[in-house]
Amino acid sequence: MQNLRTFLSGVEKLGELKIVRQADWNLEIGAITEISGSDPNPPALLFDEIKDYPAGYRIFTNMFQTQSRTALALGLSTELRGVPLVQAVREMLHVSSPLPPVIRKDAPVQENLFLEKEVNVLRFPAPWLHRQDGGRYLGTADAVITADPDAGWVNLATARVQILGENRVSLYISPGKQTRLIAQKYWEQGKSCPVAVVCGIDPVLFAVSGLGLPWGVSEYDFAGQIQKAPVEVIKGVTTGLPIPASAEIVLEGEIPPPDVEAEIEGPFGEWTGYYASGTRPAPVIRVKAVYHRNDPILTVMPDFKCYPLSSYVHLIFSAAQVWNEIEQCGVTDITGVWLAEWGLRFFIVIALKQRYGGHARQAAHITLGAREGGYLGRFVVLVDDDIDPSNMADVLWAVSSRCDPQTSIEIVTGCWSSPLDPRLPPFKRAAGDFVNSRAIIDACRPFSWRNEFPKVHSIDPEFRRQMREKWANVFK
Ligand SMILES: Cc1cc2nc3c(=O)[nH]c(=O)nc-3n(C[C@H](O)[C@H](O)[C@H](O)COP(=O)(O)O)c2cc1C
Ligand SMILES: [Mn+2]
Repeated sequence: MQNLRTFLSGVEKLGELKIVRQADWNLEIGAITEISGSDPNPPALLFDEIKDYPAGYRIFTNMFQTQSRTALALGLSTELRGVPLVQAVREMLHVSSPLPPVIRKDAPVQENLFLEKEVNVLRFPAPWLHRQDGGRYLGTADAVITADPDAGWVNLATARVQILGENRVSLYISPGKQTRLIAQKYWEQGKSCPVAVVCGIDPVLFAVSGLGLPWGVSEYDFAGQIQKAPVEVIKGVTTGLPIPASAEIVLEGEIPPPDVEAEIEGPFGEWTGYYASGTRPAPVIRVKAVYHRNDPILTVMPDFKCYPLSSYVHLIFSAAQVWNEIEQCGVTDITGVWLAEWGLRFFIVIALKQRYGGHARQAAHITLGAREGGYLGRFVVLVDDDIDPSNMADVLWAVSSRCDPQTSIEIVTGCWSSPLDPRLPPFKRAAGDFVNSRAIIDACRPFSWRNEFPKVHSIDPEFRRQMREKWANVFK
């Protein structure tokens, strides 16, 4: 079974791993990651001998910046790209055979254990990522583990964790997300919510922690399904929560009700490219235990302004989920779904083979009404099946040539947004009104006269091949 270290060996075999020595946790690791990410095929980076820290206390970034590493982590062919990769992930999501975790007695993550007064989260080289950030973040590529106090199911979700002091960190959780809904159940009873944070995490658990699964469905069971083997867990030292045996670094503690204890969180450079959520009071974790493997690896995902894209795995999972949401509502003939690398969930593209009038718009309205497709978006673009939704040149060509702005653009209001939305006006932000509008851009040929739409001209693939062969000296 895969853990972070076996994944690292796999990445090395792909020729996609670079070791960086003696970088500073203060701004350098963030900057090196961002600059290297602008290259066409960025390697994964393993930082060692980090300034102020003993050798062996490492940081791993760029985990999922290429589609090949994404496929490798998910056990798929590393040759897959674009829509075929989304299709493969979609099939994984379709099969409903959740595998609950199995409990082990011990794991390497218990090699070093610190309790209560010995707790110091600064023993890890948590980076200061972007210059105007409000502090050092220990949790970026992490999983925050909580359990529903009523039904007992266990939730894993990626959320950023800022260091406040040796045994205090803060947690940013968007309204409506399951970690917040679970914590609120404890808080309503005046109790603290037990929590564990895994901040050196294996790729499959990291991938599923970014997913919005239905209420009551544990990301653990789903990870088991994906990797075709149950996740191995140990029992958390102070909370009893299940902790992945593959973890590198774990914090355990409790989140008191925010009216008892809250702290200003942020600002943090977000994936949108902005400091949109600014600073605001956020829940605090009182850390009761810290444990880690020898020579621990902290997983880090600094957010950039979508380009360089920090993660294909989240793009591809999101696209696969949107596609499944459409099909689950009975709408067929979707030929591809993608999120533009430069806008992600703000720019969803759906390709389909139109079968009847209104078919394309149905797909868009389902997307906006469903949980994954309906969160924090802005544009849903509809294209015909001759367009590759993962090729933005193709998509913009379709928008430019097949869309009549007056009749092809539809506005939907009252949609689920988030404090991360940079376009929320200040008065709405101040009122806690995290709701925005969406545009459906229908760039499909109008169904009723699709056969009269001017024909497309371009070289057919066979003639293209013949010409390339015959004129090889021209095309060298
Ligand atoms: C790298 C990364 C960082 C994220 N940071 C946060 C965050 O700080 N706060 C948050 O609420 N969601 C964050 N998310 C999004 C959540 O992980 C995502 O919405 C997830 O579906 C929530 O899980 P849940 O449905 O179990 O609540 C992040 C996602 C990724 C991939
Ligand atoms: Mn969940």
